[in-house]
Amino acid sequence: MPVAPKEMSRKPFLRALAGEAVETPPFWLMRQAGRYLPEYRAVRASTKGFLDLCFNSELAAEVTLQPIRRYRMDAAILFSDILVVPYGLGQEVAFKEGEGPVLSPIRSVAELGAYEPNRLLERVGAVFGTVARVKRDLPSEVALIGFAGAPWTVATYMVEGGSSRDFAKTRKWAFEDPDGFGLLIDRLVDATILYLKEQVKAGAEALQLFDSWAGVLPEEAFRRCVIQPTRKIVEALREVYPDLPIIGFPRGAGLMYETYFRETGVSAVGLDQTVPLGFAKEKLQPIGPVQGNLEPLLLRLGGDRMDRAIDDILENLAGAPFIFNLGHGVMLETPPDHVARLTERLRAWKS
Ligand code: 1CP
Repeated sequence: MPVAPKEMSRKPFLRALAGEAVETPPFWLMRQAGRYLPEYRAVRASTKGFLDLCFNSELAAEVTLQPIRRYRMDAAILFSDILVVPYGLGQEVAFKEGEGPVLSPIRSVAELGAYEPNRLLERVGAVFGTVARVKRDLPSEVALIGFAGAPWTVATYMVEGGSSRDFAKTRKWAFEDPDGFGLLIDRLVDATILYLKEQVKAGAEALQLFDSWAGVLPEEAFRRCVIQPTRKIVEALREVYPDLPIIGFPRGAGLMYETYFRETGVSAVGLDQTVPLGFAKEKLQPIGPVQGNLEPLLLRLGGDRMDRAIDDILENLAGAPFIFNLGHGVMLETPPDHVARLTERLRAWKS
C-alpha cells in the first residue's frame, strides 16, 4: 500500500497554519462553545459560577467537545477564559450573572507587588487538565487550540476592573506613566509565556493570542503595548517549540495589521470583520496564513445574506493559506441551525 505523504496525514487546520492552501479550507469559530448551544447552557446551569466551570477539567472538556460533536469543526478551542491569568496571579476575579467580569482594579505599580507569579500554574492547574482530557477524546483529524489573552487586552480588564467602553483608565496609565505600565505588561508577558508553555506540554497543538482591544491605541502605543509584548511571547515559545503555530488576533488593528503580522512573528493572523478582503489577499496572505472573518451578525441572521458573505470570503481567500472563522465570537442569540448551514456550505467548497 502506498504510504501517504506526510502532508496528507496531517490535520487540515495544521496544514493551513503551516502554509498550505487546503482545497476545502479548515474552519472553527471563536466562541464555538457557549451559550448559543442548549447543551452548554445545561452544563453551565449545573455549576455555581463561570470560573467553577473553567476550573472543572471534566466539565470544561465536555463543553470544549460539544461543538465538535455537532459540527465537526477542524479545531477545538480549550474552554477557559482570558481572565484566568489575572486570577492565577492573585487578583480577585468574579463573573456576575448578566454583568460580565468584575475584578478588583489595579491602578499603580505598587499594587503589582501583591501578585504571586510563582503560584500561577498551581492556581490555574485545572486548565491543563482540561487540555489533556480534550486531547485524549478528540477525533484524530481535529486539532486542539490553546489560548491566552494578549497582555494589552488582559491589562484593560485588570486596570478598568471589568469590561469598558473606552478603556480610559488603562490608556491614561499607559500614556502618563509608560515605564510603570510597562512593568504590568512585562509581568503579563512572563505569566502568559509560562501559562502557554504549560498548555502546549499538556497537548495544545496551536495557540491563539486574543488581543480583542488592540484597535484602540495610536501607533506608538500599539507598538509598545501590542506588537512588542506579542513578539516577546512568540520568541520565548519558539525557543522551546520552534514549529509551534501561533495565531495572533489583534482585533480592530486596521492599518496596523500588516505591521503586526510582520513584526510579531506570529504564524497567522485572525482578521476581524472590518478587514477588507482585497487588503487581506494582497497585503496579508503574502506574509502568511490568515483566518477570518465573517461578520458574526450574519451568522446570527443566516439565510442567503450569510451564504453570499461566506462565498465572498472563500472566493477571495481560499486560494492561499486560509482558515475560515468569524470576525469575532459567535453571538449568544445565534440559532444553532445557522451554524449547521455554514458548516455544510464550507464543507461543500473546493478551491
Ligand atoms: O456564563 C457564561 O457562559 C459566560 C460567557 C463566557 C464564555 C462562554 C465568558 C465570559 N467567557 C467564555 C469562554 C471564552 N472566553 C472562551 C472559550 C470558548 C470558545 O471560544 O469556544 C474564550 C476563547 C474566551 C476569550 C475571552 N474572554 C475574550 C477574548 C475573545 C473576545 O471575545 O474578544 C475576552 C475579551 C474575554 C472576557 C470575557 N469573558 C466573559 C465575558 C462576559 C467577558 C467580557 C467581554 C467584554 O468585555 O465584552
